[in-house]
Amino acid sequence: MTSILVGFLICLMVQPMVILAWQDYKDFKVYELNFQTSDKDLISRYAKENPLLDFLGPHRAKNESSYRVMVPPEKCDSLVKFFKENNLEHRVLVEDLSSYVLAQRVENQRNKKHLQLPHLDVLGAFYTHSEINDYLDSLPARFPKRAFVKQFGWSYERRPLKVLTITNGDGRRDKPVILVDGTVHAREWISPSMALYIIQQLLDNYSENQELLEDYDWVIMPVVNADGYEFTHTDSRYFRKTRKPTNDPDCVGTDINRNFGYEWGHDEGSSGDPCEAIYRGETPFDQPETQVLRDLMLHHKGRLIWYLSLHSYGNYLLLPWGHTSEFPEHYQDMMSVADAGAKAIVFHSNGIYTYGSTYYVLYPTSGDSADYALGVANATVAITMELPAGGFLGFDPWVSHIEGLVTESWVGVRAMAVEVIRHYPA
Ligand code: 0X9
Ligand code: ZN
Repeated sequence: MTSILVGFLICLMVQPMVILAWQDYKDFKVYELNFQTSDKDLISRYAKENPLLDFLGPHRAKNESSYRVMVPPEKCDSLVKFFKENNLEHRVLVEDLSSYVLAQRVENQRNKKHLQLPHLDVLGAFYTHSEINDYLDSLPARFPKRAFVKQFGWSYERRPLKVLTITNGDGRRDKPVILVDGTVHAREWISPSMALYIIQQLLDNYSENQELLEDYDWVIMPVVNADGYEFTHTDSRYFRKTRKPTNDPDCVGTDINRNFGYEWGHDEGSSGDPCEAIYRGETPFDQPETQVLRDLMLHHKGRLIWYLSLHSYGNYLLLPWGHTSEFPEHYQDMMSVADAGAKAIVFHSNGIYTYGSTYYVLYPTSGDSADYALGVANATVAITMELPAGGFLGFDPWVSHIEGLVTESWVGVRAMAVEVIRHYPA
């Protein structure tokens, strides 16, 4: 009784958005599942047949031996039946995911109270797409010679998709470019925070990072999947894809990272089922957000030296290819960039990154942005950085963890940039 009353009082104190979110993940459970390698195929098959369940391993790789399984209330009985019939060791970790999601939303709203918008305290909260856009728009006034904002298009729900270019202000045009994107996947909230942290390092902390801008420009798009990201703030915290309806009325959204038109459409590494997390769309580039990221890459074709895509989670620096077990030309040069990043992080805070080709170290992917960057936009180096896990399901660090995550990751990004600039002088 007391807890119901406390819950009600919390609801009255916080924003209307949070009250709406009260039902978000109501009675969803999280199970911990441990298994033998011999059970792996059985579980993968079950996961594929039940796309409403989310099987998340600690490293998101094919060689996991445990999962956290997020399951809606109506599917709990059949999941437990499956576990029992196959003698799979399991236990309930979370009885009702909604209380956890609510606690995180309350933490975030509380931290945002002291905001001086449009300025953002990157370490102090997670921000919405429109707050991030307002922040980007405020930068040219503060850094008239060094910050340039351009809208590259619209999301499906008509949100403006903005890109920031940072220079050292020397007026030199056509420098080689480091292109960074964030939030291709909606629920990976540390990704936009990391993009914002990079921006602040290059603008506010310019004195320490001048060398990174002497012969290179940085082009940064913090939020690619604006609609999906907004949806994770207002409705469904663990949503991954875009918000454009599919031909299945029950399943909304496409995985932008399977929608690029290079080696698109392989069943190994993507799916034609609109209910699956890795749904590739009906045709390549049928998502406006994928088109915008493609156009951004092609706009810089010829001077795109390093493409960096920020994701979470798992501590990986992933190189192409995702679509084949073969290695691209210059793979070793890309490896030396990843090597510099991984070493810098391990020296800084003992964070351990695995690096190598996506196909080998993670899993096959077909139609993803890094393969497109290398295969079509002629990027010299393309890296997908899977930032560390946080929170209960890996995508959901607490606000108090942001600082540790982004400062460590910056050490890696900075070291990779230094290596790129050294290896490919302008
Ligand atoms: O599966 C994905 O899209 C990425 N992992 S995530 O957990 N963030 O969803 C990995 C894509 C890596 N692809 C390439 N580097 N080619
Ligand atoms: Zn991702």
